[in-house]
Amino acid sequence: MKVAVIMGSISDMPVMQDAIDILNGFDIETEVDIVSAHRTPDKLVDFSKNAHQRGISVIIAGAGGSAHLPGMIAALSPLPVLGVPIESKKLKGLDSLLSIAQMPKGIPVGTLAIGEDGAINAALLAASIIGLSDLTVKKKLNQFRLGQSKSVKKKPK
Ligand code: RP5
Repeated sequence: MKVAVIMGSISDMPVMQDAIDILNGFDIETEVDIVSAHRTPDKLVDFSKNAHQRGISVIIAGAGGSAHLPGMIAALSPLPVLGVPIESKKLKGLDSLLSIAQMPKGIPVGTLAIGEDGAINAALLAASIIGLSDLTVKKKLNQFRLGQSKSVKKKPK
């Protein structure tokens, strides 16, 4: 099972790399590509309609500004789509967040937080979805969470 990590521009890559790193850490295969809803609409349609036939089980899509990429992919693909709002220069990502989160009923996009936190959580959520049917991934996710719990100091010094 693969996860596709899609972004609207190469400028989104530093944030989306965090998602890729988490998925790689769980040995989940990734397919990474730039697909722009407004600049490469034909590629968007082609990618969205065919992703599920290539062994992809979850799509993570990051976009900034008037971020219609995750919603458009979700409208065209039967796969679960997780949207990562990229921090924009003008509105600090609030535009991206609302564009991705405020999908009208009927076509859901699982929306994460703006920026790196959202990218990391999108990857963890993808791992959790894959872990439902892949015991190895489930165990790795449990270990990750255990390590996180252990890293919290018991008392402040
Ligand atoms: C969106 O426009 C991209 O997802 C990116 O976040 C934003 C800016 O793109 P560039 O102008 O950096 O290519 O489509």
